[in-house]
Amino acid sequence: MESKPNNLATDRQVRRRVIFSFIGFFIFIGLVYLAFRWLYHTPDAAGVHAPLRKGYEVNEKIFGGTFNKNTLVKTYPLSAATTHVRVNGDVGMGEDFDPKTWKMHLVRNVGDTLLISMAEIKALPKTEIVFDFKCIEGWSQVTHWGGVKFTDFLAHFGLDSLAAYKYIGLQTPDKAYYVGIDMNSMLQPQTILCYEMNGKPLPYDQGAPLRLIIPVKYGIKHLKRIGTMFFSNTQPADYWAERGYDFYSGH
Ligand SMILES: Nc1nc2c(c(=O)[nH]1)N[C@H]1C(S)=C(S)[C@@H](COP(=O)(O)O)O[C@H]1N2
Ligand SMILES: [Mo]
Repeated sequence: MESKPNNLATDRQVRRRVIFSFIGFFIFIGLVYLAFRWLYHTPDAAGVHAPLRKGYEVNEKIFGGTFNKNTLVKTYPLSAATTHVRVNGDVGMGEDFDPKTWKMHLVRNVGDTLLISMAEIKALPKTEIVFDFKCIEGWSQVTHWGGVKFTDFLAHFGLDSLAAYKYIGLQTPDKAYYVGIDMNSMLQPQTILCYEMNGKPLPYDQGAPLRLIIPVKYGIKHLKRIGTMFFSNTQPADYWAERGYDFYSGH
């Protein structure tokens, strides 16, 4: 009697399976190739391919949506702060600028700009913070900053109603560097308009007389040398977002 083991594959079946799995493999490689080609040819959306920009936006919805402005960024004792603070980024930091005659241009409304002097800002209560400053390039430093809490600033100048806008835009006096920031992050209590570093007046290269320190964001958003501040319900222009980085840039 011939007994045919029916649970074992015949040579023919084995050969067929090998052939099919090779065909499957090549189809897979082909599809990966086509997906990349498609991505490469998608239109540019503010510096990156549209599907990648979409990825940033989905991220922003998730993390922006769960952002709680009462959650504090980790702080450190004064002794942990470095005295050799790195200088990074000099866009909009030209030499033809005098911090002594500076005034902030705060646009309350189109055609209604408030000029604010450094003396007025320094008269407000001072807030200090020591935190881990993170640059998107991959370095971070524990640094010590002092200035006025952004919420105190708004309240003092009777500008609370402007907090109803979705975004704030900041620009250097020459408008060469500019950032857009979601209002929730601006209202987080560790965000300061900063005029001191390590207990001394802010150095020229670090943004004197006034810069932004916003610990919930990466370094790119900490605009040095604030010239103009304005309010908007649409995303303000943002220097690095236009060059392919994430607009939200929170961490
Ligand atoms: N005006 C202006 N502000 C700027 C930049 C810039 O090029 N110009 N660079 C940003 C980046 S990328 C970083 S990491 C921080 C660095 O701040 P620091 O020079 O005080 O370390 O400033 C931010 N603010
Ligand atoms: Mo940075």
